[in-house]
Amino acid sequence: MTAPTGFTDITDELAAQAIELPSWAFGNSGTRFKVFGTPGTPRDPFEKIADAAKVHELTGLAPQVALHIPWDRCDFEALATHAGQLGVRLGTVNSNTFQDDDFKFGALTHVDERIRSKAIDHHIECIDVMDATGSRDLKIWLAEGSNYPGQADMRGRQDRLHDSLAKIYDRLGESQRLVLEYKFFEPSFYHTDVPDWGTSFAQVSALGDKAKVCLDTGHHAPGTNIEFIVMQLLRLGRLGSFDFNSRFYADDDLMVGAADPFQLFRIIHEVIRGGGLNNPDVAFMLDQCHNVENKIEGQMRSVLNVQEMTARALLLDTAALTAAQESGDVIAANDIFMDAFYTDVRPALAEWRTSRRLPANPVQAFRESGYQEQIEAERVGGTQAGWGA
Ligand code: AOS
Ligand code: ZN
Ligand code: ZN
Repeated sequence: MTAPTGFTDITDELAAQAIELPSWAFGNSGTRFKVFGTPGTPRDPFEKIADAAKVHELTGLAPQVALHIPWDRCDFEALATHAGQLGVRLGTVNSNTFQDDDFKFGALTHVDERIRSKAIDHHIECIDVMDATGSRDLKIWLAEGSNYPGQADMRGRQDRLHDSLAKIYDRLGESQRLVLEYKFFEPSFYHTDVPDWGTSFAQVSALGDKAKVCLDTGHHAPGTNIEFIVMQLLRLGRLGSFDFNSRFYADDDLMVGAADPFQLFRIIHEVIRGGGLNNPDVAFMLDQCHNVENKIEGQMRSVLNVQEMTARALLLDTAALTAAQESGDVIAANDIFMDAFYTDVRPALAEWRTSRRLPANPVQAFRESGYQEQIEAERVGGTQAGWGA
C-alpha cells in the first residue's frame, strides 16, 4: 500500500488527537415521537464510562468523557477512579436548566430572582462536580428565549444573563473555564438568549479570559459558513470548544462527518490554520445521540470521521495554496484545496493504526470482541439510562 505523499509527516499530529465523548451518547435517546430501548444500554454513569472506554481502547482517539448534570449525578470521586482504571478521564461538565418546571420562562435570564438564583446555584453545583472530578470546563447551553414577539423583554434578559454568568464565573477555579454554547432556535422559536457566536462572544468577553465560546456544528441556520466562524473565534482567542455532530435539517445530532464530510474538512482546515489543532485551549467534543444505530459503534465511527478529515486537512499543500491565493489563481487554489479533500486516507490510517497496536478496523474489532453480547447479557434489570435520565 502506498500512503499519500506526506502522510508520515502528519502522524505525530494524528497521534496527539483527542476527542471527548458525551456520556449521553451511550444512553437511549430518540425524537419527540419515540425513544427506542436498546439491549445493553448503560444503567448508570459507571456503565456509560465503560462503553466510552471501549471506544478509546479500540480507536486511541477518545481519552475523555463529558458529563451532564443531573443525569450523571453519582459519587464523582468513585466515577473518576473508575474512569482512570479503564484508561479514560472525566472531562467537561454540562449544566442542565432545560428540564425543570421552574425554568419554563428562563433560568439565568429569569425575571424572578428566586428562580434565577436557583439556576446560578445549579451551575455552582456543577463547578463543585468539576472540583471532584478534576474537570476543567463548565459547558453552558441555555434553553432560554421566547416564542412570540412581545412575550419577553430581550434586553432585560441579556442584562440578567450577564449578571448570572458573572456570578458563575466568579466561582471558577484558577485553571477552570466556562464555555458558552449558542443555538439559533429550539426550544424557543422566536428568540433565544444566546442565538449566535456574536452574542456568546459578547457575553464571554465581558466575563474574562477564562470564558470562551462553544461552537456546536448543528446550531446554525442552513447555509451558514461555519468555518468562517471558526476562523474568527480562533483569531479572537475565544474558541473554547466544539460540539461536533452532523445535521441535515436542524439540530439532528447525527454522527459527525456523516452528512457533510466536506464541511468537516473545511472546519478542521480552519482549526489547523488558526493553531487550534491539538491545542489544549480548543477542546474537540462530540455532542451526539444514536437513536437507531449501535451507540458504541456510532461513537467509534464519529471519532474516526474526525480523524480522517483531520488527516486530509493536514495533507493540504499549504505553501502551494498560499502561492496560488496570492497570485490570484482561483482555479489552482481551489484545485489544491480539493486535492487534499479528495485524498483517501483510509488505507494509510488503517496501516498506521496497526503499527500502533490498534485494530486496523476498530468497528470490525468491536463486532468481533464480544463486548456488545457481554453488556446485553449483563445489563439486565434496573433502568436504562436515557437522554434525560
Ligand atoms: C443542545 O441543543 C445542546 O447541543 C447542548 O449541548 C446539550 O446540552 C446537549 O445536546 C445534550 O442535550
Ligand atoms: Zn451541543
Ligand atoms: Zn444541540
